[in-house]
Parts: sequence; C-alpha cells; structure tokens
Amino acid sequence: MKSVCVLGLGYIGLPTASILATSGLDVLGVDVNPGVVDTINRGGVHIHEPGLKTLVSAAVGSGNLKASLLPAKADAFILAVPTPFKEGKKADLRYVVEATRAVLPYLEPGNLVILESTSPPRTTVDVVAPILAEGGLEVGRDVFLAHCPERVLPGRLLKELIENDRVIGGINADSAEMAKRLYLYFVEGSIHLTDATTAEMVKLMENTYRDVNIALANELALMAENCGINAWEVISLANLHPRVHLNQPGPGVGGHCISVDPWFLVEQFPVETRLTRMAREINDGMPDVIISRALALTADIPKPRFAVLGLAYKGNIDDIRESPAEIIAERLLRMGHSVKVFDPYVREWHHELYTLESVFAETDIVLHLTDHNEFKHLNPRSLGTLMRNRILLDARNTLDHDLWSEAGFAVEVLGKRVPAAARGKGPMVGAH
Ligand code: SAJ
Repeated sequence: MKSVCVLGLGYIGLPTASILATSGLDVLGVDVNPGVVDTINRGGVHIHEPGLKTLVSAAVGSGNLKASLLPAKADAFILAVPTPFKEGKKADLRYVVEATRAVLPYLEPGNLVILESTSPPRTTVDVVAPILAEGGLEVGRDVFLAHCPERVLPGRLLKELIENDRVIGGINADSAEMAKRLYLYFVEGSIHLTDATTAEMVKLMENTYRDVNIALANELALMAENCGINAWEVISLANLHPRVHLNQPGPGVGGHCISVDPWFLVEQFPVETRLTRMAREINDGMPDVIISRALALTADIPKPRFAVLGLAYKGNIDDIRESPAEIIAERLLRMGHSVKVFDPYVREWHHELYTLESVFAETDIVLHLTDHNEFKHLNPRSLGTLMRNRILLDARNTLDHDLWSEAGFAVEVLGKRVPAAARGKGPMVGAH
C-alpha cells in the first residue's frame, strides 16, 4: 500500500491523513471546502487540537500530504465525513453517500475503501457496498470494504489515534485483513477484526454507554439537590467501589458524537431502545435545568444580566457542535435577557463574543458552563468588582468555590444545594 485518499478533513480525517503521511504514505486529503483545502496546503489548520498544527505542517512539509477538492486514484480510500442527524433525529447519511459516489470514478481492482464515520448498523453493507458495486467491480473480491470507526477523544486526539485499540469490521475476511495492513502503519494499540455491522454497533454502544452513564450522574445531581446533599461527594465515594464508575453531572451532553449517535439506535430499534432514549432525554433536558436555576437565582433582580463562561461543548477544545453552553446562551437570549459569552477557544459565533473583562462588566450572575482550564485560574476578586451583583452558578464543579465565596460571590453548584432550612448554618461537610 503506497497511496491513500482521505475524504473529509475534519476532526478525524485531518489527523488521520496527516499521521498516514508522516508514516511515509502518499496522502491526498479531500474536502468540499476550498478554504480548508487552501489552509492545509499552506501547512495550517482550521481546527484547534493539541499538537495538530505541528503534525499537519510536518506532513505537508514532507511533501506526503496534499489537499484537494477532488479525489484521485489511490490504493485506499478513507471516508471520514460527518454523519449528523436531520429532522426527527434521523441519521443523515447524505455525506457518506456523496463521499462514496465521489470515489467511484477512481476505483480500481485491488483498492480498499474504509468507512470511518460513525454510522447506523448495516450502513457499510446496505449503503456503501451497493454504491461501490455500481462501478462494475465486485465488492469483497475486486475491491475491499471495511468499517473502522474512529474512537478518539477530542482534546487527546493524536495520542488516542495512535494508542487506542482499533476495531475493524470487514464485509469479508479479506477486506478486514487489508484494512488492518493500512492501520498498522500508525496504530500502536491492538487491532481487532470483526464484521462490518458488529464494528458499527461497537462504536454506537461505546458512545451510548457513556451517554447513559452521564444521564445517571445528571439524575443523581437532581436527586441530591432535592434532598440537600452533594452529588459530587456521592460520586467520589461510590467510585471507590471497585466495580462502579459514575460519570460527572453537567449542563448537558454536547459534541457531534455522544449527543447524536444513540439516536441512530433509537431510529433503527424504536421498541428496544427505551433506556437509550430516556438517557438522551435526560441529558437533553439539562440546559433547561441550568436555565431554571439561573432564573431562580436572579428572580429578585430586575432585568438580570448573564455572563456565560464557555461556549464549547467541553473543556479545552473549540468545538461548539451541539454544545449545551450554546443552547443555554441561545435560550436565554431568545427569552430577551442580556447574555454575554466568553470562550478563550472559540473565535466565531453568530452572536457577539466578549473578552474576559467585558463579559463580567455590569452583569449579575456568572454561568460556568464549559470546563476550560483557563477558568480555574480566574481572579474572582478583581473580576467581581466589575459586576453589578455577584452570583456564580457552577455547572461543572471545577472552580475553586472558596476563592469565589471569599470574593463576595454567592456560589451555587449543580448537584449541590443547601436546603433552605440549613442556609446560613455554615458550609456542608466535605463540600467541593
Ligand atoms: N460529559 C459530562 N459528564 C462526563 C463526561 C462528559 O457531562 O462525565 C459531557 C461533556 O462535557 C461533553 C459530552 O459529555 O459535553 C461529551 O464529551 P466526552 O468527552 O464524553 O466525549 P466526546 O463526544 O468528546 O468523544 C466521544 C468519545 N467516546 C467515548 O468516550 C465513549 C470518543 O472516544 C469518541 O471517539 C467520540 O465520542 C466520537 O467521535 O464518537
């Protein structure tokens, strides 16, 4: 195998293309966005991910990575395009179909096609394979096809791309073996071979498992608030049990993966997926939980003004897709409130973004919605002086609450509510 064409130069396609290029393969990265193609050909990046810029510039500098709007002949084609959902939470396979059709004119006997995009069960067999067969080559004999789902965590993408185990599902054994030869160029984790539909289900179950676990933590947060205990303390104590690993509550589950993928299962198996659907609904309900609490905290303030810390869907990344922080800010804005947002990672939003100082100025309540490391080092004493009132609602429990209290803030935390009767009787034991 000498040449690879990677379709889709986003969070998965670009690192994969770059790492293959730095492993010595001749790589053509394809994207429909001319701006992205130009940026990459100049050795730049259009997304923020630790280490990615260095890797891309090395890959482009070596001459092994080029970007283009159109595919070209190659030994292997990797499809790394998005699989969003459309109206009614139904999987939108448009980009998978378009990318498969785009490689068709270049396909030659002996080529390998890999679908990396997270896809509903049977997509490889029922959607991709029939399109490839339209070219007249027999899939599984003349051209090979496998599903190899990406499983890397944004924020730790490059490390996980190399170190994580890979599951490769071939439409037959030859396809799986051939795909394995490609991933051996850079994967240091173990490679596990299976069939394509099993690989699709493995990926969906991983993300659904996490979604259900986070929903359980969010449910606990609400119960804890109700009975006046600290959910975070419950979690850390319960997690001392060797077979328990509860996740963390938060303002909701964002990102393009966990908040989307379980719906693929609900769509395909509406009868069997009661738990999956319920978890999605609990997590999707969290932004409104935060909004209600913020409104209750500011109920006595005429025309309260909100300062939002964080827009990205999780800490230390710039991705705002399906972000609960964005949902909260949008809904408050739509209610007619004054809302200012600051995110050190996010450069563009369709509303105004503020600087750190201006986000605090003349506001009444700070909503801490994204756990960026930068927020842990804020100085609430000086920032608090810019505000009209000083209330903090920490939906992530990652700020130093003592510091914020000492700076005059009334500190409220998701999953932790002092019952009204106990207010003013000093801090809860073991809080934070
Ligand atoms: N979150 C919580 N509580 C937690 C953990 C996460 O509220 O305890 C929230 C985050 O703040 C975020 C959302 O969930 O809004 C998702 O974040 P994440 O870090 O759990 O996952 P993603 O979406 O960034 O990446 C996931 C990963 N899947 C798993 O860990 C099973 C990653 O390995 C996948 O490759 C990725 O989805 C994907 O592309 O499918």
